[in-house]
Amino acid sequence: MRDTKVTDCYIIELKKIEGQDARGSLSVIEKNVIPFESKRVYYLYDVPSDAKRGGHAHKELYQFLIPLCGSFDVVLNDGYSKKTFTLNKPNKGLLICPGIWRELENFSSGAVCLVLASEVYDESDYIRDFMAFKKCK
Ligand code: T46
Repeated sequence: MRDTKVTDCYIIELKKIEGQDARGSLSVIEKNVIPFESKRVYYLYDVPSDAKRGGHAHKELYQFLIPLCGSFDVVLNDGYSKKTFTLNKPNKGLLICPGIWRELENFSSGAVCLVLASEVYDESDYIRDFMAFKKCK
């Protein structure tokens, strides 16, 4: 398990292109904006306000979470410290390193969480038992 800390996870602000007219905004993620190449994209939606997603850590996976719509909280835990990020702006995403336990909660109605992941889906990369996670850190 990577010896990462919650302080290794951080918000990345994306370029926001706002028109001079009423056509709204556009944000973009180009090469080198996030510190990995994305091999997978998935998204969470229709999440009830009392539901929690996550509840696991990854051994090697990097992920970048973007609140495309609405808001939600991401609670990170490195086994020693916890840090909560409220994601509520589509041009501000959260980078989560491997070796960090994460829980997503307090989803607002209609919230959509887009996730860019550094690897394809692999269940063997997950640690879903918190005590096992704590022992590895
Ligand atoms: C994470 C948080 C933010 C797939 O078949 N392919 C996929 O790419 C993913 C992500 C999931 N699945 C399957 C595996 C489970 O049978 O979808 C089901 C639900 O997955 P899970 O319970 O892991 O979903 P979340 O929302 O708790 O966690 C997901 C990601 O798995 C995880 O990496 O960090 O979103």
